Amino acid sequence: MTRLDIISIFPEYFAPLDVSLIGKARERGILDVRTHQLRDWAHDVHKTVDDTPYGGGPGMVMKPEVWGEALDDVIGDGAPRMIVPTPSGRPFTQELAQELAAEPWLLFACGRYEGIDSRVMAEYGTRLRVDEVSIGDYVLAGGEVAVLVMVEAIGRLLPGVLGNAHSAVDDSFAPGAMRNLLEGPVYTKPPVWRGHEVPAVLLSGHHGKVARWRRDEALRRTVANRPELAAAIDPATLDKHDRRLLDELSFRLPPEDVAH
Ligand code: JFH
Repeated sequence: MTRLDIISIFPEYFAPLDVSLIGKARERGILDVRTHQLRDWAHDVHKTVDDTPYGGGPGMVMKPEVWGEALDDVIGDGAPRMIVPTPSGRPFTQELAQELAAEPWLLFACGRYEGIDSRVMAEYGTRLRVDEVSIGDYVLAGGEVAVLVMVEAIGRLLPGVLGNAHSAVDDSFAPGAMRNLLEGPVYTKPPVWRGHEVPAVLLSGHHGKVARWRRDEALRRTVANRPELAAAIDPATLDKHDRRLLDELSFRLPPEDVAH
């Protein structure tokens, strides 16, 4: 069973982990999620967790002593992998989600204000694997929502969390998961809805044509929405049909490597 500890001044943020995929995984004994109120480790009557930043500047910084006591108690004699959300961290990717899903114990430290005194990461980095992680290039008000995002992405990768019908290994077989391609559009019944028809090829039963059409749509979307991903496609992985489509989209492929 994977254990997840989450320390925050807003443990109520994690109520969604009681429902849906993660809630079911917990009921089924696949996941053990423990949330902790950081203020329980504060020393004063006001339960202070923040102070003014050294060197000046706006906002407040979370005090190291409170974090140290909380982390020592939660960690005990163990050695979880520690994840600290921050806008300046390494990117959270599907690859990192897969790596973290293989760990038996994860500890998430949620900062607020302008973040946590950096000596906390330095101290626990001498004892644990500590990663400062960013879920994207925008600034949240704290680490809680980033942890919800990461727990959902990691949780769906745990064995037994998804049913076999849509298992997470399917991710790597879908047309989009050829890593530099986005997913194309998806459809279900009815075949016509408010005058919008499902593309006829999907009703044709012709598996080869369906696969080709899905790849075309994946290429179109990638060029339109993520040109930097399209530019990273290895030209050697593209067939004649792909090249013709990209040409129609006026997409310039990087030059092929030429041996000499
Ligand atoms: C978090 C916050 C830092 C400082 C210029 C840009 C940022 C506000 C804890 C993660 C992602 C987060 C995130 C994670 C944890 C915390 C708010 C931090 C600054 C200087 C301002 C506090 C934000 N991917 N986005 N946001 N904050 N500024």
